[in-house]
Amino acid sequence: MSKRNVKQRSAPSHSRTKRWLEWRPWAFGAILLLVLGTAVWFLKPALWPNSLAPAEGAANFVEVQADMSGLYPKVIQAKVGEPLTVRLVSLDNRFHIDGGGKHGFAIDELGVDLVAPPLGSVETTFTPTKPGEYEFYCDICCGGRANPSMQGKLIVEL
Ligand SMILES: [Cu+2]
Repeated sequence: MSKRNVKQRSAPSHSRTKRWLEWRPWAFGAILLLVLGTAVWFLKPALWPNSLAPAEGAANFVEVQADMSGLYPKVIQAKVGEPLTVRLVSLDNRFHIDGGGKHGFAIDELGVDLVAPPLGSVETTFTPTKPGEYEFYCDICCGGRANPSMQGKLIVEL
């Protein structure tokens, strides 16, 4: 460190060195930010275990898209004990008479009940504790739960 400083101080002050000296604090700042950012990113699951972002590697993520023709995908797979994040996206605008562009994603057995706003999204993370097949459905539009296109199943395996 000190060796480097001495060398720079004794160097002839041509413009390149000057420019570097001016920018050096910024460069150090940028590197520091990068290092801290990386550290925080990797430590995040440990620092904030309850944050919405699932732990790397252990978690699954699925985006469910909903419009008047149904929910997609129809089948979601998950593992017992592994957090699953579901993001529900409504592709309909608020001018839809049936439901006003809102759609839902509910799994009664797991206490999941999402409602996405028109052209918006909402998400939740939950961890299934028992294997099985769970029905999910939207009960906001199109006759709700009785409508076969507005439902699907979550398959939870060991
Ligand atoms: Cu719906």
